[in-house]
Amino acid sequence: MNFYVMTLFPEMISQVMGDSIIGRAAETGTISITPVNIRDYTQDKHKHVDDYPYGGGAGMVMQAQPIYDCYRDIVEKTGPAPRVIYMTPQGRVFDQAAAQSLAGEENLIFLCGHYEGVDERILEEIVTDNISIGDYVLTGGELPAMVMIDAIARLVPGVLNNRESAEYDSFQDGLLEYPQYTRPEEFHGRMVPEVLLSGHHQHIDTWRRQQSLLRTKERRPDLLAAAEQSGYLSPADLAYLESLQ
Ligand code: 4FD
Repeated sequence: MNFYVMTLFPEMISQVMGDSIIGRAAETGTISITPVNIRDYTQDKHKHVDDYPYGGGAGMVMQAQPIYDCYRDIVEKTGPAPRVIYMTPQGRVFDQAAAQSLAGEENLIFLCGHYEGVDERILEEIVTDNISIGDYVLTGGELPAMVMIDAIARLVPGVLNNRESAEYDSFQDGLLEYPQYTRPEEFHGRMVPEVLLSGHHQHIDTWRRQQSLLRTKERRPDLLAAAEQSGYLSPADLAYLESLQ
């Protein structure tokens, strides 16, 4: 799977993605992450890529031409019409289901906005998905792009090894993960739950499932309601939740 990131700060992308598990997958060729510098496509003699907003007001607006030429150059490599994601507080909020849907694509293009935003006409012409990583404002779209690439890439077969497997993590079944413990058996007077030391795998599985349900009920009741609606919960799950009161 290939990720192209249209940005004014390409070194920010390569430096952050370079290390990490995702960077390792890029080295082995399972995925590729290609930052593309929008400024390389300016036709302005001073290499400007932004200008004052029509109608006045504070800040600068990124111009359509360099972004469009950058986009065309990427599409020449990918073939027809990959999805183009624009990270914006105005988008629908990114979640695990969105990550799963995007992980099925061969190529994805991310457009990172800055300043007061991007000329609306380029958004109309090339953007297929407006996505937000949460209800807050950042200085640029680069961090949201990298958050999304990390969440998507780890779902691509071969990116994670067995020990890192995404198969069983939080959200795969709409519930939060159960608590984990490692050595020692006692830390500051706190014991590892006895069932985990029992070697009784049936009991361990049941305890973990109940911990997931309890945690989701306490911390993210919205997710528990959604899991109930989607039929992710077994009769045993529902009986356990009922037993809580
Ligand atoms: N919540 C997000 C995305 C981008 C961003 C920007 C218009 C601001 C937060 C376009 C306004 C891009 C998010 C850059 N802040 N800042 O996903």
